[in-house]
Amino acid sequence: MYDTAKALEIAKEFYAGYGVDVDQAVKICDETPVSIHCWQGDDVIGFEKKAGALSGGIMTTGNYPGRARTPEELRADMDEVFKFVPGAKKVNIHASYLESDKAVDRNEIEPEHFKNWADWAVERGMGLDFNPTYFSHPLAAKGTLSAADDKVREFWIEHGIRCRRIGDYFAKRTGKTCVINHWTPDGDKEFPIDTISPRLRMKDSYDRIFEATKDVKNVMDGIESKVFGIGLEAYTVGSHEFCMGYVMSKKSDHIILTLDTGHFHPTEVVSAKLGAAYAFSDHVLLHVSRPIRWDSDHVVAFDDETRAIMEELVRLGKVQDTYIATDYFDASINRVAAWVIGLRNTKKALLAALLQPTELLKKTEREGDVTTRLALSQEFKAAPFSLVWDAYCEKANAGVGSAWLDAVKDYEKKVTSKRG
Ligand code: RNT
Ligand code: ZN
Repeated sequence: MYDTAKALEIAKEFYAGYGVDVDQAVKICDETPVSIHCWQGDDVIGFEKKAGALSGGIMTTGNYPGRARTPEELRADMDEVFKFVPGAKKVNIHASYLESDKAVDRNEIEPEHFKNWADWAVERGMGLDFNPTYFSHPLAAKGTLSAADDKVREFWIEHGIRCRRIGDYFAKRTGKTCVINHWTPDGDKEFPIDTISPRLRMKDSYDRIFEATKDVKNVMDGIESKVFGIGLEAYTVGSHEFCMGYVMSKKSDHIILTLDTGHFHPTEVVSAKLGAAYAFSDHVLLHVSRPIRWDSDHVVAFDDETRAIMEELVRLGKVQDTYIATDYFDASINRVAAWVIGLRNTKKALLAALLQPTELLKKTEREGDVTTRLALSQEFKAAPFSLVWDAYCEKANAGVGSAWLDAVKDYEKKVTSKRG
């Protein structure tokens, strides 16, 4: 360990030279909540009594020991993660993480099945976000909200309706907005002849879910697109154009676009989409992940794209309007560590972006000084943001540098390695 306070002073001197207010950057970073996905801890399995295998074109790989097998274990693991993630946090759970003694199907879920989650979040002063689980279910094999079979489609519409009511319950219990993400795996392995009917059915399904729950308050609804899923390579009903079109045509104050960093063609990046989405919408739900060759859901890295996304949010003035949520699952390494690494990278990328001389960069651009724009943005790639990050973590008691790793390894020795 080194003297983080002394280092912070030096960093402040550096940033002052460019007119960057370090305290203000740290404050915004601290107050910006990141919604922590629960599904990293148990490989997206959930707690349904009749749990089906993970399906819908997503896949967890790896078999590192110590997976959380019960809600209690999952919550204990998340409590361990929270220690090393500085600043405001929310918890993001899926409908498949319900708790009940008997089997409850997706079209039967009630707020009471999520009471333990709500109690736990309230105790910690945290908000809760939610996701309908339109996958890993026998009735999801031939589409969900776009299914041609009316009975199947009704089943999933009912699921969506119930999820919005649970969102309403979470908002009431926590006093914080509940952000719901709707992602459907619907698609085809081969090229369909009729590409529009499934989309018209999906549009109708969303319309009916929202119409039936008009009274729900303090819930935001992200509609998440995807380029393709495994086994569904040729056609995706909820493509980017479909989701973008749906969201923008609704002109609603709660239906927003979700942009998952892993859901686009390999040369497309979410950082380039934010400005376009914000030209038409007041909010965006961001799923931070890391794709390698496909939507592989690797642990979020402190990489160029994650940094570019955060820089874009700062430059657009949209940090507060963007719901930032992590979404990845890696079962090949210590799962608690996977959580901590990805969450710290997400927050660190945000802080690094807030520490850029944004006003100065904008000014040089306005004045047409593109040389300075390039020179400055390159210089700032190696600016001493890590000194500010360390001092922030120290102050938040979230562990400086890799100090958290010893604690997580200790937790592994004492807790997760003892799981069968
Ligand atoms: C899948 C989507 C979706 C899921 C979670 C579990 O490709 O990204 O958001 O990862 O809902
Ligand atoms: Zn996602």
